[in-house]
Amino acid sequence: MNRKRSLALFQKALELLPGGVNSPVRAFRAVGGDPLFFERGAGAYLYDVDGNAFLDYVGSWGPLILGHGHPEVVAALQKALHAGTSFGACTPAEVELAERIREALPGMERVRLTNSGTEATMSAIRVARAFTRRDTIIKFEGCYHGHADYLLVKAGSGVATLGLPDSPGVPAEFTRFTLALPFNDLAAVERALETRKGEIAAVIVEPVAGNMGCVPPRSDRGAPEKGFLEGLRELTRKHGALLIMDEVMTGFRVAYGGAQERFGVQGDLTTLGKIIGGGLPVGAYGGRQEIMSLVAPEGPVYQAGTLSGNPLTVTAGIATLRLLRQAGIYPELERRSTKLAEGLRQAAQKAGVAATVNQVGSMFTLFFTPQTVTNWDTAKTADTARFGGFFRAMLERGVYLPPSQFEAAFVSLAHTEEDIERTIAAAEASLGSLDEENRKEKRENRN
Ligand code: KE4
Repeated sequence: MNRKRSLALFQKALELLPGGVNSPVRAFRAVGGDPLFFERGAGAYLYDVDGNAFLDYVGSWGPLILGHGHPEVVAALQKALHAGTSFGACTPAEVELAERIREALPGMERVRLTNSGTEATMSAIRVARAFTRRDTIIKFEGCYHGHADYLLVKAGSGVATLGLPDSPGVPAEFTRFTLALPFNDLAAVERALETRKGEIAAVIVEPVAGNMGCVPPRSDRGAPEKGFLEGLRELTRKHGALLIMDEVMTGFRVAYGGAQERFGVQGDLTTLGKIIGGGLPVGAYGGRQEIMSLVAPEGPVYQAGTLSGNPLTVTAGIATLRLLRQAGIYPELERRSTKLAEGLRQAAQKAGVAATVNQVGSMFTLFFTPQTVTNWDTAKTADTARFGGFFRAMLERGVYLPPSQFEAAFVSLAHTEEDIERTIAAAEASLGSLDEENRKEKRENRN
């Protein structure tokens, strides 16, 4: 594949941007090779600067559930553009977007728009601490809620030890009120709430984890013990802590009403991002009126943003939600995604490659491990070198997966049956070649 212009651009980018990128995962360091530079997206496809076309399963990390350049979103944006890009003042569109969000997620009685998911989670945690007058929060290992200092906490700190920073530049004191527990482990949450009775302000969770790869919450269907989300709801209520559902990725992704609709468990606060901006910078947080009434200027909890609710983002968000609200959208997304996930499982089986595929709605991950992946510890058993080989083999065949084993991939409404079949065929060939590579390595090691 000709990558000349991408390579030249990356060399120049390395002289201007840390690691040559504006967000770490884009640098392809987790999969090897240099990143591609894209210049155009259309439907399910991305086109790089060397004229190569790729079936896109990143979708800008979630926002592009309709595919690239949906005509109705583009038309709405063109109209808004001529009216003005930003006023830093009230506009009718931001009221409409908030109304559409509340209609989809009724727990969000009041909504505040921000410019990123990070701002949304930071603000939701601040409000939760103010509302409960408590400081400590619980998050889960392998879950990511943006890069606020106190959320960059080392996995496995657990209830015994205080949170330890997972990045230089974060003072130890900043993470001492953050506990990181194993995802899907209700007993650990119960222990933490009991041990730190009256101290826990909130539990923040990705209701379907996407940032360790796709990992569903343990459901209570048929199981003796409670489902993970149901258990969190019960335990937080019992201990006076707020439950923050971080639906930046799952909101309007796994159902129109997000994971809270899909699993029937409602948080006290919800954070959103990605899809509600239709591909433009966005975040949102919201919840019960009694909690959100604390947010300035109605209440004393300060939070602000120059471009919060800006007309372009809001216009793209409204156009996207309007289309997603049409009947039949999610069942069709689910059908195509299930067909892809099943096809990947069969391709791995056929190639004799140890792999497991997790899928919830139109997000999925193929983990290179024989284990069932239910949390960060089991996700980490995946063979990341093998994932890198698979990623590169799929890229050569015109399929662009997320450049990391620990990210979720996304199917959009623009991915057709043919695209899905083409992806499965590319996976069969790629997994087969991986296995051939493996056998060759083994022969070479033996000689
Ligand atoms: P942003 O600040 O990147 O808009 O959102 C942070 C965030 C918060 N909560 C969840 C559940 C998220 O998934 C994210 C961001 N997701 C990553 C993808 N794994 C963004 C991609 C990137 O960092 O480049």
